[in-house]
Amino acid sequence: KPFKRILLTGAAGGLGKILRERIKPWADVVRLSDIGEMAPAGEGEEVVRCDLADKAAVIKLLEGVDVVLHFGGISTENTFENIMAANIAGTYNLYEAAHKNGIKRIVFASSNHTIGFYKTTDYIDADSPMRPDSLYGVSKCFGESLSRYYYDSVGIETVCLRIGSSFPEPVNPRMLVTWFSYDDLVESLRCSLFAPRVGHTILFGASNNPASWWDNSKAEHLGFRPKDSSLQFADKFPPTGNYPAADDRATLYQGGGFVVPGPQYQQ
Ligand code: NAI
Ligand code: 15L
Repeated sequence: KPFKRILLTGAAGGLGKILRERIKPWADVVRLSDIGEMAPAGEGEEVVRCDLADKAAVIKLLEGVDVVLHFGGISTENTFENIMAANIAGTYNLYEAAHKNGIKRIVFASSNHTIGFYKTTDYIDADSPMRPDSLYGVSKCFGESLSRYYYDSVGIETVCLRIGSSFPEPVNPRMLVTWFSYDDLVESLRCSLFAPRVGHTILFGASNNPASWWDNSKAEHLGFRPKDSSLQFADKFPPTGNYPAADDRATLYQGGGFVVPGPQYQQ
């Protein structure tokens, strides 16, 4: 197999559970880690409970690892304190550990919420300035900047995958644009891990949907071509003239409900 050992953080999460099965062909051993409970290790697996905020534990977690898929952390809006521990300190600990352990490539599960304050009428690319829509989005911007710093200073390569909405299928009209099928997610990871050189690349993670807000031309060297499309679900959300709707901020901005402060955070 191409790698001796891949580390997947966030292995107990929604995407982690899917990836656990799908990344097996790429490594002799898949090391699965999360703060939460995971199913026991099967053949070719190692299961390590670890809080990303615990620096010493994270340094140990990355021992003997070739490449990292960093999916662990808080995945929606939360208090600054919680986000600081899991996403800001956690991602810093991961990169320090990668450096100490000589790891050369990481895929960072970033998010469309790094750019959620662009309008749903905007079309942007990897060079468009970040416009986070939440403290969660700010923490993903931190991860992107941190990974840029570790590339420029010590040469650790990172693909920052700005995932749109990776779920079994779209559950609202916005997701007809942001949907990222599990198959396309896996293919984007395969391209990110096996492209000869990735340097520091920002890749928008969306399927080949009928409408798009994101231009991936600056990531062409990865060779990623999404195959699925939200078109197959278009019937579920027929056009009503309410998307975008002038009186609904969640439809005016790419980040959807994340731009609406308050307890009603939604996808
Ligand atoms: P999830 O919330 O289901 O999984 C995240 C996992 O990280 C959880 O199992 C959680 O226990 C773990 N975690 C949280 N704090 C931790 C800590 N301090 N130490 C160790 N582990 C910790 O989220 P999901 O949907 O699986 O997303 C995975 C990653 O992809 C996240 O980083 C998320 O921000 C990112 N992402 C996901 C999108 C999606 O559509 N599913 C969209 C954009 C980004
Ligand atoms: C994200 O960053 C979240 O992790 C995920 O739960 C969804 O809310 C997704 O963005 C989205 O924008 O649909």
